[in-house]
Amino acid sequence: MYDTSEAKKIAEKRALDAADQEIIVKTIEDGVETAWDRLECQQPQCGFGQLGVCCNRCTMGPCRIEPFGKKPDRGVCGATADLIVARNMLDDLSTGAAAHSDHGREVLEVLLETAEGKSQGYQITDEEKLKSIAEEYGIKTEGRQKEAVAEDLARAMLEEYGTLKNSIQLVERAPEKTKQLWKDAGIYPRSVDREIVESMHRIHMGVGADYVNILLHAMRTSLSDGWGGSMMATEGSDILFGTPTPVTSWANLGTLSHDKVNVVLHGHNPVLSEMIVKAAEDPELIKYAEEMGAKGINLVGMCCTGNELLMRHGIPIAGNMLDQELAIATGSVEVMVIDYQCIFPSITHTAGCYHTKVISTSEKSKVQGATYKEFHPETGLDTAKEIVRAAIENYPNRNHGRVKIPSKPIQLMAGFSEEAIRKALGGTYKPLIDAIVAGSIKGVVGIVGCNNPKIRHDYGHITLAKELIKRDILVVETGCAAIASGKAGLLVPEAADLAGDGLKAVCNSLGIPPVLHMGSCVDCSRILVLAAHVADELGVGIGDLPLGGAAPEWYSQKAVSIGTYFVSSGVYTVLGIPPKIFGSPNVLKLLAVTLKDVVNASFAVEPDPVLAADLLEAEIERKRTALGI
Ligand code: SF4
Ligand code: MSK
Repeated sequence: MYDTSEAKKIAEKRALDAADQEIIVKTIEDGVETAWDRLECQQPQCGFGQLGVCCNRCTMGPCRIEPFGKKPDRGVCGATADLIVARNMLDDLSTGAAAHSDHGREVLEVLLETAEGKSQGYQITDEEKLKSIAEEYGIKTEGRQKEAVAEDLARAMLEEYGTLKNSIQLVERAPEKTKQLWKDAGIYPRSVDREIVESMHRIHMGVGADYVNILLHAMRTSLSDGWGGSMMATEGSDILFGTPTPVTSWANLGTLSHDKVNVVLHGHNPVLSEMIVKAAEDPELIKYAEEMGAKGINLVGMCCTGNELLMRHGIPIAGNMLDQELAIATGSVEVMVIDYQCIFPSITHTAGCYHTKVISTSEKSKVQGATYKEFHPETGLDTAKEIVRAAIENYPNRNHGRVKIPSKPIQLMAGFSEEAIRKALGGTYKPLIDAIVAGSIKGVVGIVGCNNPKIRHDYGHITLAKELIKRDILVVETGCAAIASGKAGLLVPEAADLAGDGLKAVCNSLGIPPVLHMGSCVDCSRILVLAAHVADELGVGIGDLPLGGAAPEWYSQKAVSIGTYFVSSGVYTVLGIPPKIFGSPNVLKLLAVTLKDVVNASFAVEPDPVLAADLLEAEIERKRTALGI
């Protein structure tokens, strides 16, 4: 057992944010295990695994390659380190692409059921976006009911998951030059599911044995995610729930309430949580909460489900990935609703230390010890009301003596969809391009991705974002990176004071923050669309633009896919956590060097965020010089 001053020191090492530190101290005092404790228990982690040279693909193995040039240099089947590393990477990437794309499929299924009048509580909110995307798909819109158009669009998009059509309409949004590079390299994506299934085929023992060919397919699969499944998830959600516009709200664990029923919405897919937002406004349920002794119902988000709700409704966000256990440890959460992705399997174990109920809602993502309430769009609102009711009924079980909630939530501004950014610029990217040409903004970097207990919580995100804005580089963010910036106060217009003079002047004239929250993980597709618009206005490819990407604290397979579709689209991307590829110098060289000749972008790995900013700035300068600006 640690005394409080020792616990504070540990907390400071684990997390940057003061509110997080406060609750980390509480986890230590309460004896509640967290991811940081489990990481310590895992030391030393397997070196073969970290280098990517172990293979457990078949029962002739598991095999591992000696990384220093000695024996064994091949698996039982004869696979080399190059092949094993490339196959493992394709495996991870395809898992991530599948997660994003399956999320997209579920959104489209709800769109279809809504169009057919079969869903409960849903409606088509953004008719303008519905029409414009339908037109991209060649679907007639004039004189037709929005439901009929939505039905055709949902079916057309769902069809692109399969294998017969062999094209994805939204890929056509990429600039001509970028698409030509994909065609030349043989990585033009064909359909969403096809690329993922083909990945699984290619990594089976005895299929792909050429690491270059495996990695090219990895690029194609990632493109089918970024310009396919993820983009469909974003666009389908916008049509159903509205395209985000700037909104102010609050962030950190201080968004939890002392006297209201706290419901945390955690995961990625907004389809159920949108209904919970409606249910929480139900006067009968509010009255019920009051009858049970609470002052109301307090919804807060977590991870990307939280980002979806923040972007569209201004629902406060309690935290990012490493906050999930901390939220429960405040002792104030009646229900944590989980859909899927990034949810610790041990979340019910944490909840068991307090009165919190975990309610899982997806058949794909059941968790032992959680209450399971299966979600179906036909009964979505009823299920949402049941969940809110369960939270209210759990309120009397809260032990107020064990509650600790940090006192100061931080204000933020979110809602910067691509459309909202364009509107803020006056309807065209010309002002942004002019600022870039004039040098008042040097370039734009997308900071995305997760938390990872291997890095001090949020330190990588915040240090990098501050370094970049100081250097007049505009930052756009999604996922847990954006939440980190919200907690650190970077998502408000006043944060422009931390920017260089050029960026500061642009932000002040537009009234925007220097770090723009563009949404959830699937909304990295919004960054692609923004890049495509700017490239089109200049008549160049995305790879010619002074752009960069970074994932300082990534952990997930989805981040492998995002990073790869950034690079494949022409965006140089710096990773803060080394990917599991260092066991193959050839794979490393291909991803860090050779790709520049193919797509004019590559990966870099730099754990120090200040040095990562140096790399990004240098790459932005390289592209500015090539553009003659
Ligand atoms: Fe070993 Fe080859 Fe089987 Fe992998 S696929 S486990 S390297 S025999
Ligand atoms: S939630 S994928 S930890 S960003 Fe999208 Fe955060 Fe990474 Fe999950």
